Amino acid sequence: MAPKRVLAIVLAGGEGKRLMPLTADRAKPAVPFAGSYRLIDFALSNLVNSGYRHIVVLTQYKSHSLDRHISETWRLSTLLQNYVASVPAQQRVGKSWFLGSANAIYQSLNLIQDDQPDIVVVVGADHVYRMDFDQMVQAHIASGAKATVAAVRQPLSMANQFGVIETDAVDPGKIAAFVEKPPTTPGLPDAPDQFLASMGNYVFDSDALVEALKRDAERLDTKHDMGGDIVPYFVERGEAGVYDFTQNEILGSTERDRTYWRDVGTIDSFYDAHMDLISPLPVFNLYNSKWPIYTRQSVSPPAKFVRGVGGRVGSALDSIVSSGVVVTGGSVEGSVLSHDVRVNAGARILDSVLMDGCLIGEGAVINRAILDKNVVVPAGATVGLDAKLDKARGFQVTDSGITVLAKGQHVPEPEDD
Ligand code: ADQ
Repeated sequence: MAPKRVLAIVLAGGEGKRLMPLTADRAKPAVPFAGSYRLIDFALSNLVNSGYRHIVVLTQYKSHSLDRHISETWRLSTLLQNYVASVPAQQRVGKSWFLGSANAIYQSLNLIQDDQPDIVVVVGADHVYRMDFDQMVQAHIASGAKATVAAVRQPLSMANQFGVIETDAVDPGKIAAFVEKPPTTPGLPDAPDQFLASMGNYVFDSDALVEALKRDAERLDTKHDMGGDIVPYFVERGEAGVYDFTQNEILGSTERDRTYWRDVGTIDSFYDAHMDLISPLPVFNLYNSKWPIYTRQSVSPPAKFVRGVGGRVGSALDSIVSSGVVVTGGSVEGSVLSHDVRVNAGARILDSVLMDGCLIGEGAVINRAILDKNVVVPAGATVGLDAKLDKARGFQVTDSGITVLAKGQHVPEPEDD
Protein backbone atom coordinates (compact mmCIF):
# COMPACT_ATOMS: atom_id res chain seq x y z
CA MET A 1 0.00 0.00 0.00
CA ALA A 2 1.36 3.45 -0.91
CA PRO A 3 2.28 5.53 2.12
CA LYS A 4 -0.38 8.02 3.11
CA ARG A 5 0.30 11.72 2.87
CA VAL A 6 -0.04 13.28 6.31
CA LEU A 7 -0.62 16.91 7.26
CA ALA A 8 -0.23 17.74 10.95
CA ILE A 9 -2.13 20.63 12.52
CA VAL A 10 -1.08 21.91 15.93
CA LEU A 11 -3.76 23.82 17.83
CA ALA A 12 -1.82 26.52 19.62
CA GLY A 13 -4.33 29.29 20.12
CA GLY A 14 -5.64 28.51 23.57
CA GLU A 15 -5.79 31.29 26.10
CA GLY A 16 -4.51 29.34 29.09
CA LYS A 17 -6.48 31.34 31.69
CA ARG A 18 -5.77 28.77 34.40
CA LEU A 19 -2.03 29.27 33.95
CA MET A 20 -2.18 32.97 34.81
CA PRO A 21 0.03 34.89 35.47
CA LEU A 22 2.37 32.81 33.26
CA THR A 23 0.04 33.45 30.30
CA ALA A 24 -0.40 37.18 31.00
CA ASP A 25 1.43 38.14 27.83
CA ARG A 26 2.21 34.89 26.05
CA ALA A 27 0.12 32.06 24.59
CA LYS A 28 -0.04 28.89 26.69
CA PRO A 29 2.03 26.84 24.18
CA ALA A 30 4.80 29.46 24.52
CA VAL A 31 5.07 29.09 28.30
CA PRO A 32 8.65 28.08 29.22
CA PHE A 33 9.03 24.55 30.57
CA ALA A 34 11.89 22.48 32.02
CA GLY A 35 14.54 25.17 31.87
CA SER A 36 15.13 25.26 28.14
CA TYR A 37 11.88 24.46 26.37
CA ARG A 38 8.52 25.97 25.55
CA LEU A 39 5.43 23.77 25.92
CA ILE A 40 4.88 23.57 22.16
CA ASP A 41 8.31 21.91 21.71
CA PHE A 42 6.83 18.63 22.98
CA ALA A 43 4.07 18.45 20.36
CA LEU A 44 6.39 19.60 17.56
CA SER A 45 9.22 17.23 18.57
CA ASN A 46 6.74 14.34 18.68
CA LEU A 47 5.49 15.17 15.18
CA VAL A 48 8.97 15.56 13.71
CA ASN A 49 10.21 12.39 15.45
CA SER A 50 7.12 10.61 14.05
CA GLY A 51 8.45 11.45 10.59
CA TYR A 52 6.04 14.26 9.68
CA ARG A 53 7.38 17.26 7.81
CA HIS A 54 4.21 19.10 6.83
CA ILE A 55 3.15 20.86 10.00
CA VAL A 56 1.01 23.95 10.50
CA VAL A 57 0.65 25.66 13.85
CA LEU A 58 -2.59 27.59 14.33
CA THR A 59 -1.99 30.51 16.67
CA GLN A 60 -4.26 33.22 17.95
CA TYR A 61 -4.02 34.51 21.50
CA LYS A 62 -0.97 36.69 22.33
CA SER A 63 1.06 34.82 19.79
CA HIS A 64 4.08 37.11 19.42
CA SER A 65 6.60 35.06 21.43
CA LEU A 66 5.11 31.84 20.06
CA ASP A 67 5.49 32.98 16.44
CA ARG A 68 9.05 34.11 17.13
CA HIS A 69 9.92 30.80 18.77
CA ILE A 70 8.48 28.81 15.84
CA SER A 71 10.20 30.87 13.16
CA GLU A 72 13.57 30.91 14.99
CA THR A 73 13.58 27.28 16.11
CA TRP A 74 11.36 25.22 13.90
CA ARG A 75 12.08 26.27 10.35
CA LEU A 76 12.53 23.08 8.33
CA SER A 77 13.93 22.91 4.79
CA THR A 78 12.04 24.86 2.17
CA LEU A 79 14.27 23.19 -0.42
CA LEU A 80 12.85 19.78 0.51
CA GLN A 81 9.35 21.24 0.85
CA ASN A 82 9.36 20.48 4.56
CA TYR A 83 7.69 23.06 6.72
CA VAL A 84 6.52 24.07 10.15
CA ALA A 85 4.38 27.09 9.41
CA SER A 86 2.82 29.31 12.01
CA VAL A 87 -0.57 30.53 10.83
CA PRO A 88 -2.11 33.46 12.70
CA ALA A 89 -5.87 33.76 13.14
CA GLN A 90 -5.83 36.98 11.10
CA GLN A 91 -6.31 34.86 7.94
CA ARG A 92 -9.87 34.30 8.98
CA VAL A 93 -13.25 33.73 7.42
CA GLY A 94 -15.95 35.89 9.01
CA LYS A 95 -15.53 38.37 11.78
CA SER A 96 -15.38 36.34 14.98
CA TRP A 97 -12.43 36.02 17.31
CA PHE A 98 -11.96 33.34 19.93
CA LEU A 99 -14.29 30.79 18.39
CA GLY A 100 -13.47 27.17 19.19
CA SER A 101 -10.67 24.99 17.92
CA ALA A 102 -12.79 23.52 15.06
CA ASN A 103 -13.37 27.03 13.79
CA ALA A 104 -9.60 27.64 13.89
CA ILE A 105 -9.10 24.71 11.50
CA TYR A 106 -12.08 25.73 9.38
CA GLN A 107 -10.56 29.19 8.97
CA SER A 108 -7.46 27.51 7.58
CA LEU A 109 -9.17 24.98 5.30
CA ASN A 110 -7.15 26.38 2.39
CA LEU A 111 -4.05 24.81 3.98
CA ILE A 112 -5.64 21.36 3.78
CA GLN A 113 -6.83 22.02 0.25
CA ASP A 114 -3.33 23.15 -0.80
CA ASP A 115 -1.50 20.25 0.84
CA GLN A 116 -3.98 17.56 -0.29
CA PRO A 117 -3.22 15.09 2.50
CA ASP A 118 -4.90 11.68 2.88
CA ILE A 119 -4.73 11.96 6.65
CA VAL A 120 -4.85 14.95 8.98
CA VAL A 121 -3.31 14.63 12.44
CA VAL A 122 -4.59 17.29 14.87
CA VAL A 123 -2.78 17.76 18.17
CA GLY A 124 -2.92 20.17 21.10
CA ALA A 125 0.13 22.15 22.12
CA ASP A 126 0.10 22.11 25.86
CA HIS A 127 0.99 18.66 27.10
CA VAL A 128 4.24 17.08 28.22
CA TYR A 129 4.77 13.60 26.76
CA ARG A 130 6.40 11.54 24.06
CA MET A 131 4.15 10.00 21.44
CA ASP A 132 4.75 8.33 18.09
CA PHE A 133 1.84 9.65 16.06
CA ASP A 134 2.67 7.34 13.19
CA GLN A 135 1.71 4.36 15.35
CA MET A 136 -1.66 6.03 15.90
CA VAL A 137 -2.04 6.77 12.19
CA GLN A 138 -1.31 3.13 11.30
CA ALA A 139 -3.88 1.97 13.89
CA HIS A 140 -6.39 4.47 12.45
CA ILE A 141 -5.90 3.17 8.90
CA ALA A 142 -6.15 -0.46 10.02
CA SER A 143 -9.37 0.18 11.97
CA GLY A 144 -11.27 1.80 9.09
CA ALA A 145 -12.50 4.61 11.38
CA LYS A 146 -12.86 8.08 9.89
CA ALA A 147 -11.78 9.75 13.10
CA THR A 148 -9.57 8.34 15.86
CA VAL A 149 -9.14 9.88 19.30
CA ALA A 150 -6.07 9.19 21.47
CA ALA A 151 -7.05 8.14 24.99
CA VAL A 152 -5.42 7.86 28.37
CA ARG A 153 -6.79 6.90 31.77
CA GLN A 154 -7.18 9.72 34.30
CA PRO A 155 -8.46 9.96 37.89
CA LEU A 156 -12.24 10.28 38.13
CA SER A 157 -11.96 13.66 39.89
CA MET A 158 -10.63 15.17 36.64
CA ALA A 159 -13.57 14.20 34.41
CA ASN A 160 -14.75 17.82 34.27
CA GLN A 161 -11.47 18.87 32.60
CA PHE A 162 -11.42 16.36 29.73
CA GLY A 163 -13.44 14.76 26.99
CA VAL A 164 -14.76 11.47 28.42
CA ILE A 165 -14.74 8.42 26.16
CA GLU A 166 -17.02 5.42 26.51
CA THR A 167 -15.90 2.53 24.36
CA ASP A 168 -18.24 0.13 22.60
CA ALA A 169 -19.07 -2.98 24.66
CA VAL A 170 -18.77 -5.27 21.63
CA ASP A 171 -15.94 -3.51 19.75
CA PRO A 172 -13.67 -1.78 22.31
CA GLY A 173 -11.78 -0.06 19.46
CA LYS A 174 -14.88 2.01 18.72
CA ILE A 175 -16.24 4.99 20.65
CA ALA A 176 -19.86 4.48 21.75
CA ALA A 177 -20.24 7.82 23.53
CA PHE A 178 -18.17 10.97 24.01
CA VAL A 179 -19.01 13.78 26.43
CA GLU A 180 -16.89 16.93 26.66
CA LYS A 181 -16.05 17.85 30.26
CA PRO A 182 -19.07 16.41 32.12
CA PRO A 183 -19.46 17.35 35.82
CA THR A 184 -19.12 13.67 36.78
CA THR A 185 -18.79 10.32 35.07
CA PRO A 186 -18.91 6.67 36.14
CA GLY A 187 -15.58 4.85 36.60
CA LEU A 188 -14.23 2.11 34.33
CA PRO A 189 -15.41 -1.46 35.01
CA ASP A 190 -11.83 -2.60 35.79
CA ALA A 191 -10.80 0.66 37.52
CA PRO A 192 -13.72 2.37 39.29
CA ASP A 193 -11.58 5.40 40.23
CA GLN A 194 -10.55 6.13 36.64
CA PHE A 195 -12.13 7.13 33.35
CA LEU A 196 -10.88 7.16 29.75
CA ALA A 197 -9.91 10.72 28.77
CA SER A 198 -9.36 12.18 25.33
CA MET A 199 -5.80 13.49 25.02
CA GLY A 200 -6.98 16.13 22.54
CA ASN A 201 -5.00 14.38 19.76
CA TYR A 202 -6.93 13.18 16.72
CA VAL A 203 -6.36 11.42 13.40
CA PHE A 204 -8.86 12.02 10.58
CA ASP A 205 -9.40 10.88 7.04
CA SER A 206 -8.85 14.22 5.37
CA ASP A 207 -12.07 14.28 3.31
CA ALA A 208 -14.20 13.31 6.30
CA LEU A 209 -12.67 16.07 8.43
CA VAL A 210 -13.24 18.72 5.77
CA GLU A 211 -16.86 17.67 5.42
CA ALA A 212 -17.42 17.68 9.20
CA LEU A 213 -15.84 21.14 9.54
CA LYS A 214 -17.97 22.59 6.75
CA ARG A 215 -21.15 21.21 8.31
CA ASP A 216 -20.15 22.49 11.73
CA ALA A 217 -19.41 25.96 10.35
CA GLU A 218 -22.96 26.24 9.00
CA ARG A 219 -24.53 25.47 12.37
CA LEU A 220 -25.43 28.16 14.86
CA ASP A 221 -25.97 25.76 17.77
CA THR A 222 -22.38 24.54 18.26
CA LYS A 223 -19.30 25.99 19.93
CA HIS A 224 -17.21 25.03 16.90
CA ASP A 225 -14.99 22.96 19.14
CA MET A 226 -13.04 19.83 18.22
CA GLY A 227 -13.80 18.01 21.48
CA GLY A 228 -17.29 19.42 22.01
CA ASP A 229 -18.64 19.19 18.45
CA ILE A 230 -16.47 17.46 15.83
CA VAL A 231 -15.65 14.31 17.81
CA PRO A 232 -19.32 13.81 18.86
CA TYR A 233 -20.33 14.23 15.18
CA PHE A 234 -18.17 11.23 14.20
CA VAL A 235 -19.28 9.25 17.29
CA GLU A 236 -22.97 9.73 16.41
CA ARG A 237 -22.29 8.33 12.96
CA GLY A 238 -20.44 5.30 14.36
CA GLU A 239 -17.24 6.42 12.62
CA ALA A 240 -15.01 7.21 15.60
CA GLY A 241 -12.29 4.92 16.90
CA VAL A 242 -10.14 5.09 20.00
CA TYR A 243 -6.34 4.77 20.20
CA ASP A 244 -5.12 3.47 23.52
CA PHE A 245 -2.02 5.48 24.49
CA THR A 246 -0.63 2.53 26.47
CA GLN A 247 0.21 1.00 23.05
CA ASN A 248 2.66 3.86 22.43
CA GLU A 249 6.20 2.50 21.98
CA ILE A 250 9.08 4.96 22.12
CA LEU A 251 12.69 4.09 21.35
CA GLY A 252 14.88 4.49 24.41
CA SER A 253 11.94 4.94 26.81
CA THR A 254 11.66 3.25 30.14
CA GLU A 255 8.47 1.42 31.04
CA ARG A 256 7.98 4.25 33.53
CA ASP A 257 7.93 7.14 31.10
CA ARG A 258 6.74 5.42 27.91
CA THR A 259 3.15 6.44 28.64
CA TYR A 260 3.85 9.60 30.65
CA TRP A 261 1.36 12.31 29.71
CA ARG A 262 0.64 15.46 31.65
CA ASP A 263 -1.84 18.16 30.90
CA VAL A 264 -0.08 21.21 32.33
CA GLY A 265 -3.09 23.50 32.14
CA THR A 266 -3.05 24.63 35.76
CA ILE A 267 -0.30 26.11 37.95
CA ASP A 268 -0.35 23.03 40.19
CA SER A 269 -0.04 20.55 37.31
CA PHE A 270 2.64 22.74 35.70
CA TYR A 271 4.59 22.69 38.97
CA ASP A 272 4.10 18.93 39.48
CA ALA A 273 5.30 18.19 35.94
CA HIS A 274 8.54 20.05 36.76
CA MET A 275 8.99 17.99 39.89
CA ASP A 276 8.55 14.84 37.73
CA LEU A 277 11.75 15.79 35.88
CA ILE A 278 14.24 16.13 38.66
CA SER A 279 14.31 13.00 40.78
CA PRO A 280 17.41 10.81 40.16
CA LEU A 281 15.15 8.32 38.35
CA PRO A 282 12.89 10.85 36.65
CA VAL A 283 9.23 10.07 36.05
CA PHE A 284 9.71 11.77 32.68
CA ASN A 285 13.20 11.42 31.17
CA LEU A 286 14.36 14.45 29.19
CA TYR A 287 17.65 12.68 28.46
CA ASN A 288 16.32 10.07 26.02
CA SER A 289 18.35 11.08 22.96
CA LYS A 290 16.60 8.47 20.78
CA TRP A 291 13.43 10.59 20.86
CA PRO A 292 14.87 14.06 21.38
CA ILE A 293 12.81 17.02 22.48
CA TYR A 294 14.09 19.88 20.33
CA THR A 295 14.25 23.53 21.24
CA ARG A 296 16.16 26.69 20.44
CA GLN A 297 19.81 26.42 21.40
CA SER A 298 20.79 29.02 23.94
CA VAL A 299 23.79 31.25 23.30
CA SER A 300 24.52 31.44 27.03
CA PRO A 301 27.81 30.06 28.41
CA PRO A 302 27.81 26.87 30.55
CA ALA A 303 26.38 26.92 34.07
CA LYS A 304 28.87 27.71 36.83
CA PHE A 305 29.02 26.92 40.57
CA VAL A 306 31.54 28.84 42.64
CA ARG A 307 32.22 29.85 46.23
CA GLY A 308 30.65 33.10 47.33
CA VAL A 309 31.23 35.62 50.10
CA GLY A 310 32.77 33.94 53.18
CA GLY A 311 33.83 30.92 51.15
CA ARG A 312 30.28 29.51 51.02
CA VAL A 313 29.92 26.68 48.50
CA GLY A 314 27.65 27.14 45.48
CA SER A 315 25.72 23.93 44.87
CA ALA A 316 22.75 22.27 43.17
CA LEU A 317 21.24 18.88 44.04
CA ASP A 318 18.31 16.98 42.49
CA SER A 319 17.91 19.90 40.12
CA ILE A 320 18.03 20.91 36.47
CA VAL A 321 20.23 23.90 35.80
CA SER A 322 20.35 25.55 32.37
CA SER A 323 23.20 27.31 30.63
CA GLY A 324 24.19 30.78 31.74
CA VAL A 325 23.27 30.09 35.39
CA VAL A 326 25.79 31.24 38.01
CA VAL A 327 25.40 29.97 41.56
CA THR A 328 27.81 31.95 43.75
CA GLY A 329 27.80 30.44 47.22
CA GLY A 330 24.05 29.73 47.22
CA SER A 331 22.29 26.37 47.34
CA VAL A 332 19.72 24.97 44.92
CA GLU A 333 17.73 21.85 45.76
CA GLY A 334 14.83 20.08 44.03
CA SER A 335 14.49 22.92 41.54
CA VAL A 336 14.52 23.78 37.84
CA LEU A 337 16.55 26.84 36.80
CA SER A 338 16.25 28.35 33.31
CA HIS A 339 18.99 30.24 31.52
CA ASP A 340 20.99 33.06 33.08
CA VAL A 341 19.60 32.79 36.62
CA ARG A 342 21.91 34.22 39.34
CA VAL A 343 21.94 32.82 42.89
CA ASN A 344 24.08 34.80 45.32
CA ALA A 345 25.84 33.84 48.58
CA GLY A 346 23.76 32.24 51.27
CA ALA A 347 20.61 32.23 49.11
CA ARG A 348 18.53 29.01 49.14
CA ILE A 349 16.28 27.81 46.34
CA LEU A 350 14.08 24.89 47.40
CA ASP A 351 11.55 22.93 45.30
CA SER A 352 11.06 25.84 42.92
CA VAL A 353 10.96 26.73 39.23
CA LEU A 354 12.90 29.84 38.15
CA MET A 355 12.67 31.14 34.61
CA ASP A 356 15.25 33.06 32.55
CA GLY A 357 17.15 35.88 34.13
CA CYS A 358 15.86 35.68 37.72
CA LEU A 359 18.27 37.23 40.22
CA ILE A 360 18.28 35.92 43.79
CA GLY A 361 20.06 38.22 46.25
CA GLU A 362 22.31 37.21 49.15
CA GLY A 363 20.60 35.21 51.86
CA ALA A 364 17.19 35.23 50.11
CA VAL A 365 15.02 32.09 50.36
CA ILE A 366 12.69 30.80 47.63
CA ASN A 367 10.50 27.84 48.60
CA ARG A 368 7.86 26.00 46.53
CA ALA A 369 7.54 28.90 44.11
CA ILE A 370 7.42 29.61 40.38
CA LEU A 371 9.21 32.79 39.32
CA ASP A 372 8.55 33.92 35.77
CA LYS A 373 11.33 35.67 33.81
CA ASN A 374 13.51 38.41 35.25
CA VAL A 375 12.16 38.47 38.81
CA VAL A 376 14.66 40.15 41.14
CA VAL A 377 14.53 38.96 44.74
CA PRO A 378 16.40 41.40 46.99
CA ALA A 379 18.97 40.22 49.56
CA GLY A 380 17.36 38.67 52.62
CA ALA A 381 13.84 38.54 51.13
CA THR A 382 11.73 35.37 51.15
CA VAL A 383 9.18 33.98 48.69
CA GLY A 384 7.02 30.96 49.48
CA LEU A 385 7.76 30.70 53.21
CA ASP A 386 4.62 32.45 54.43
CA ALA A 387 1.47 32.28 52.27
CA LYS A 388 -0.19 35.14 54.17
CA LEU A 389 2.78 37.45 53.62
CA ASP A 390 2.99 36.42 49.96
CA LYS A 391 -0.69 37.23 49.39
CA ALA A 392 -0.33 40.54 51.22
CA ARG A 393 2.47 41.43 48.82
CA GLY A 394 0.18 40.75 45.84
CA PHE A 395 1.72 37.38 44.90
CA GLN A 396 -0.54 34.62 43.66
CA VAL A 397 -0.66 31.54 45.92
CA THR A 398 -2.47 28.37 44.82
CA ASP A 399 -4.63 26.28 47.18
CA SER A 400 -1.83 23.77 47.42
CA GLY A 401 0.61 26.49 48.48
CA ILE A 402 2.61 27.25 45.33
CA THR A 403 3.55 30.94 45.10
CA VAL A 404 3.70 32.35 41.57
CA LEU A 405 5.38 35.58 40.56
CA ALA A 406 4.66 37.17 37.19
CA LYS A 407 7.32 38.26 34.71
CA GLY A 408 9.51 40.93 36.30
CA GLN A 409 7.16 41.22 39.33
CA HIS A 410 8.55 43.48 42.06
CA VAL A 411 9.58 41.79 45.31
CA PRO A 412 9.88 44.37 48.11
CA GLU A 413 13.03 44.71 50.25
CA PRO A 414 12.55 42.74 53.50
CA GLU A 415 12.25 45.92 55.60
CA ASP A 416 9.44 47.23 53.33
CA ASP A 417 7.10 44.34 54.23
P1 ADQ B 1 -9.18 21.78 26.10
O1 ADQ B 1 -7.70 21.85 26.04
O2 ADQ B 1 -9.84 22.38 27.30
O3 ADQ B 1 -9.69 20.28 25.93
P2 ADQ B 1 -9.54 23.70 24.01
O4 ADQ B 1 -9.57 24.87 24.93
O5 ADQ B 1 -10.42 23.68 22.81
O6 ADQ B 1 -9.83 22.38 24.78
O7 ADQ B 1 -8.03 23.55 23.53
C1 ADQ B 1 -7.58 22.47 22.72
C2 ADQ B 1 -6.32 22.90 22.01
O8 ADQ B 1 -6.69 23.83 21.03
C3 ADQ B 1 -5.31 23.59 22.89
O9 ADQ B 1 -4.01 23.22 22.47
C4 ADQ B 1 -5.55 25.06 22.62
O10 ADQ B 1 -4.35 25.78 22.77
C5 ADQ B 1 -6.05 25.06 21.21
N1 ADQ B 1 -7.06 26.07 20.82
C6 ADQ B 1 -8.21 26.38 21.44
N2 ADQ B 1 -8.89 27.34 20.77
C7 ADQ B 1 -8.14 27.62 19.68
C8 ADQ B 1 -8.27 28.53 18.58
N3 ADQ B 1 -9.33 29.31 18.46
N4 ADQ B 1 -7.27 28.58 17.67
C9 ADQ B 1 -6.21 27.75 17.75
N5 ADQ B 1 -6.02 26.88 18.75
C10 ADQ B 1 -6.98 26.81 19.70
C11 ADQ B 1 -9.23 19.51 24.82
C12 ADQ B 1 -10.32 18.59 24.31
C13 ADQ B 1 -10.70 17.58 25.41
C14 ADQ B 1 -9.44 16.82 25.82
C15 ADQ B 1 -8.39 17.81 26.29
C16 ADQ B 1 -7.07 17.13 26.62
O11 ADQ B 1 -11.46 19.35 23.91
O12 ADQ B 1 -11.68 16.67 24.92
O13 ADQ B 1 -9.74 15.91 26.86
O14 ADQ B 1 -8.10 18.75 25.24
O15 ADQ B 1 -6.23 18.03 27.27
